[in-house]
Amino acid sequence: MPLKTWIDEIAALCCPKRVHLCDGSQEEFDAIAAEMVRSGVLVPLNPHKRPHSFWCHSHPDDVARVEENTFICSQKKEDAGPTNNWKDPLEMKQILKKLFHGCMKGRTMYVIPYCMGPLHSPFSRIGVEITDSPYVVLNMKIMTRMGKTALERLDAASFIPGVHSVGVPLQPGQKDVPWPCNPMNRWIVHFPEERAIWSYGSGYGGNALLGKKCFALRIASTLAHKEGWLAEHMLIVGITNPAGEKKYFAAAFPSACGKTNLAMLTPTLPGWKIECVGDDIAWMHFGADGRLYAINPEAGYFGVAPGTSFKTNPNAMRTIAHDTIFTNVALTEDKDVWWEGMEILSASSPPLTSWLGTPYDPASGKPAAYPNARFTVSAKQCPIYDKEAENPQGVPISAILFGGRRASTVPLVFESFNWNHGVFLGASVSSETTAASKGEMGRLRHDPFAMLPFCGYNMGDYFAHWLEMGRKSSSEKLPRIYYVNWFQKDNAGQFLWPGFGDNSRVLKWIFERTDHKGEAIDSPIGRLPKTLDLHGLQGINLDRLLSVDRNAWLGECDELFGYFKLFGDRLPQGLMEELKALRGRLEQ
Ligand code: SAT
Ligand code: MN
Repeated sequence: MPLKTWIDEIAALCCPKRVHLCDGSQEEFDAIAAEMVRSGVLVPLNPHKRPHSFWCHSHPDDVARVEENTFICSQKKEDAGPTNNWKDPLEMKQILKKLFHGCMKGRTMYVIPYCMGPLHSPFSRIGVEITDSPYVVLNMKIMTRMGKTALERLDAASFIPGVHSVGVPLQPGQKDVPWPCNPMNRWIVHFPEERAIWSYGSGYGGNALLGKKCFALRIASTLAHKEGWLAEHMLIVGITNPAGEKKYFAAAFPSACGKTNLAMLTPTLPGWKIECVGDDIAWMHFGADGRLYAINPEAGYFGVAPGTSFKTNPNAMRTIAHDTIFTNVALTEDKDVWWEGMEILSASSPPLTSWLGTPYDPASGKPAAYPNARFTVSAKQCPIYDKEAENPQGVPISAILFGGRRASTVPLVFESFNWNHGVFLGASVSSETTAASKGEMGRLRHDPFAMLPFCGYNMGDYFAHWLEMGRKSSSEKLPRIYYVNWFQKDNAGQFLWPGFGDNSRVLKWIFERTDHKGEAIDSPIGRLPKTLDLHGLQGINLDRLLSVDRNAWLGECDELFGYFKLFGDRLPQGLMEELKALRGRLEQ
């Protein structure tokens, strides 16, 4: 449908006060931000401390993705699969029609054309988001290539339409609230066959910035399945060894499990260098040479703030030194930001405003920043932004890492025997839940490929697609696949591995393995490092970090047999064979 017709149709449905077609200019950003400052939604930060930056806080119930309200409305229920919520598309459209009818009354309807991926990449795709949230406009400007340039590339036949409303129409004379949302009535809906997105009731992150999870993962994964490529929840890093040789790795971890930290890592190993291509999403296609190439569809980082510090991630701290939007962190007296893990507060520290916008009481036992508080910042501000990040062809991937948060059982690192075994490793990922999604924290759940909340079709078909991708190239050209776990704990609950910059020691072994160097020992679960470079690091129990507890792994197998049953006849035989082979090796 032509863009203009679609805009008119949505305006007629939602009845906004006015329509604003975004051009993506800095002037537009500044004007919208100034208006939000006037209305008290944004607080400008101290220009001497953090120039051109803003603080805001959300409604206390609108702080994370809402998975139970997220739907894949394919024609057939089986095509959404057992891991997605599903409703019949016609039924869902009736619900949406009622919800969206007049939902933008009294508000401006913004039309945001945006490009996912470098502007001139053949792999980039255009979306248009309609929203009644100025917060969304500012964030989309940072997170995507937004405005005129994207509009120029827009082809009426193929843009991905997304409609978003906070779900709070204003009656004449009614005063707005700082963070309008509708927590009792939230719907994040995808129509994969129509390639359309509808989102209602939330203004937060992945629920509202439709280019990110809704388009670049849920809709893009369905396109990738049809067209023979991969849309994945993965960071992309460049890694250079002391001899100046460079490789690229992609890594999938669930939300809030350290993707941004790994993507911007400062190696503790001398002579090694990391550069960042992306911290959340990778679109990967085979090149003519048979290698897998990745682009980052995003243009910014929507990263977790708590825990980020000059110790854990100095590059992130430098990235967010200016021109950043902070959501749900604490505010200091001199109008800068603060969060748990940034630096120690002393008894004499000046008082803070908590993420709720109220004076913070340290004795409350509650955090000053919400655990899923975020920064939104342009990727270009990252001091180690890789110069190849804008390469329209993408970067060649030598290794793929899967991982999650596991206090036990899963060793620090191991290598798959081959592509199919690697796909099995991706499918077998379980991780403890985090604050990135509404609901209980710290509960172990299956999160295959870190895609549980983001796969737009039947996860069984997704596993089969991954196996199929391995048949498109030869084993020496395919990336090698690894499983990592930075999060093992000892009996006292202390982490066994320091993580962060010291993860470079694991990356070094992977780098060398992809060069057919680096020694490994076969184990029933995969190939373990014979040793790691622990130079300069004391008190590491490497034997324990790399140990394989056969009984725990047999339990893991039982658990996986049960999980795989969920997928019925959509589970590819190849995965069941891998699971049986694992059990066989463990029982030997
Ligand atoms: O989906 S968000 O963009 O809000 C963050 C995440 O869960 O990765
Ligand atoms: Mn993510």
